[in-house]
This record gives sequence, structure tokens and C-alpha cells, in this order.
Amino acid sequence: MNSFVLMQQTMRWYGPQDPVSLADIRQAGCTGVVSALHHIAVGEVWTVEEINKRKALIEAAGLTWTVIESLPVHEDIKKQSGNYRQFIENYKQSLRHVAQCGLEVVTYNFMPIVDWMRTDIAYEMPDGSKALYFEKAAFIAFDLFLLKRPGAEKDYTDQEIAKAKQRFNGMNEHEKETLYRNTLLGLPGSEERFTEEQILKALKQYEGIDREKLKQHLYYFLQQIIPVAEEVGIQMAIHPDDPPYSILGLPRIVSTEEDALQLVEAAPSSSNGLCFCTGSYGVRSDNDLAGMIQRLGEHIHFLHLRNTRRDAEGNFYEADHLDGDTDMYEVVKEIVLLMERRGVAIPMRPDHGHQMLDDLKKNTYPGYSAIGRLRGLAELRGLELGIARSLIT
Ligand code: DNO
Repeated sequence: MNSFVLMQQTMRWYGPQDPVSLADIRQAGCTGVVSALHHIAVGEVWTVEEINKRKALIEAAGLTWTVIESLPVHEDIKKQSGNYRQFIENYKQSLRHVAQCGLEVVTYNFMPIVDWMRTDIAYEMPDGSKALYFEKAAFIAFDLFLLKRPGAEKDYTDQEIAKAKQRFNGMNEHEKETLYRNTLLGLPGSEERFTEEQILKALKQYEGIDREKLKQHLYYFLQQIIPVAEEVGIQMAIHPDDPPYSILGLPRIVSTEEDALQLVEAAPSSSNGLCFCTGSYGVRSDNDLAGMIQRLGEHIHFLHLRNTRRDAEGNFYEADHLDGDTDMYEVVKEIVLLMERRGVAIPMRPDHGHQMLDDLKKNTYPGYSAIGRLRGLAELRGLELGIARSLIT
């Protein structure tokens, strides 16, 4: 390698109400932000005016709006019910508008009903900082005893149920309420959370939709929107499932290398790509992240770099960016080689971060505190530069 490109460094910005300001993000060393118009209802068209308004705010702070995360997919599209054809048309129209405003990368996901899920958003690390945590027994307790999802016991072994029962009996009312709130935090970027009735009703509507069917719905969606994305010069980047397996009896279909490969093959185009989230894919020990970058690299349009540490029971917490089960050195090395091969600087964001130092006194979006992410970004940036320089021949 005789030259190198570095990743475009960004952080997520939830918009004007985000307690982490654009100035904070700039001082962290970012050149851009990842943002979305959370105030527009899912399924509605994003207008040029609204996109430009957000863009102007970002640019006034000396940053660029590098990636849209997310342009959410309406539930009707995932279920192919109701008005899904109209929602697909709206999605295409939003993509045209996004392109008209000069943006090029759009992230989305195809997780039914809920996006990421954790049972604890303030899990104390030995050093006093706080991390996001997924505890299996607490999650099963939520499913069986708080949500009381019909038929849920069929999804768990007797041993898991006994453990969840014990865990639940040991909780006081406040802990139960906190578990409930954390688990159903709702969509990122919204303060709302689901009620029991809403989620049970939404779950019922997925009856009869298994993995195969949901995959067909995703592929249909891609076959509809990718030609438009290609025509207007947008790169789509699908975010994997988090956690990367079925939860609440719902199918999850973007969890493994095979899933990712199948979806890119379903609508062949360089616009049909991936948001490579090491935190999500990395929760599964059967995902070989460095190998995935080698094999799927042409389709990676956006990177979420984050680390997790799992145990044999299926619990995992979000570790420091360079710690945890994912070998971040190997991952970043593959990214550096990939970017050199493709001649592009892929946008990345340090995904999540611990609440630490002054973060602990602030009320930020779970996972999106300023200092924890700054630490992650600084470590990743140093790692990347060190690797890139050492590879120059
Ligand atoms: C969590 C995020 C996800 C992601 C969406 C993309 O912190 O990585 O919520 O934004 O899944 O559509």
C-alpha cells in the first residue's frame, strides 16, 4: 500500500433538541454528523424544504450532514399490509428529495416493530462509567411476566424460565418498572415508548410472517427502491438486527453474513449496501467480522464501530471500543485495506459510548453521551492512523 484514506469521522446528532450540540461534535474531531428528521412521521415523504432546513443547521456549525440515519421503513412495508405500496412510493420520493439536497448515504433497518433492545441502560462498569446491557434472564422475565406475551413460554427452555422467574421475584416494583421502560424504549429519537396493548397488538399482526416471508418482503422493497436510489446516486445501507437474533417471537433477518449476502444479491446494485455495525454483528460468535469485511466490503457504505462482551448465557454489555469480543485491530485493518482498494473514505461513527465523567450528570439519549463517544472516536482514530501508516510501503 503506498497511500491511504481515512474514514470520515462522524457522530450521530438527534437534532436541535439533542443535549449534545453540533459544537460538541465538532470539538470531538468530527467532520460530519449522522442525523434524521425524527419529527416526520414514519411513512411520510421527507420534503426538500425540511431536509434543507436540517442541512443548513448542520452546515452553519461547520459540519456536513454525511449520512441519514434513519429513513425508517413503515411497518406496513415490512408486513406487506395496508398501504404498503403507497409507503414504498413515498420512500422513493424521499430518496429523490434526499439526493436533490446533495446527500448520498441512507441508513435504514428492517427489524419488525422494535429497533435495538437492552434491558439496562445504566449498567455500572467497574470504573463507575455506565454502559448498555442486555441480560437474557431479565429480558425473558419482561417477556413472560411484564408483557405477558401469549405463547412466549414456547420460546424458552424450562431452565431459562426458572432463571427468569427467580430474577423477577428478586426485583422490587421500581426495578420492574425500569426494566419495562428500558426494554420498550421505543424508537431511537423518540421519547415515547410502547404500551403493553400497543406492542401486543403489533405482535399479533406479525402472526404468519416467518423469516422466509419477511425476507421476501425485504427483497421486494429493495427491488422497488434500489433502482431509484441508483438513478439518483444514493447508497442505501441496511443496519443489522440488534441483538442479532429473534426476539419476542419476531423474525429477524439481517443478523449473519448469509443474511447480508442474500439481501445484496436480491437487488444487485452498488446502491444496495450495508451499514456494517460491529456492535450488532459482533454479538454472535459465529460472525467473522474481519472476514465479512473482506467478502462484503464492496457493499459497505457506512460503519458503526462498537464492541460488546458476551457470555455463554447470551448476556452482553457494550464494552470499551477497543475492548470486548470484537478484535477491533483486525476490523480496522480490514477497513483500511478496503478503503485503499475502493479508493473511498467510508463514513463511520463511534457507535454508542459509556456515560462517563460529566456525561453522568446529563440526560442524553441512551448510548449517545458526548464524552463516552469522544473516547471511542479518539481511540478508533488513533488505531486507524497507526494501522494505515504502518501499512505504507
Ligand atoms: C442504535 C442504532 C440503531 C440504528 C437503526 C438504523 O443505536 O444503531 O437504532 O440507528 O437501526 O435504522
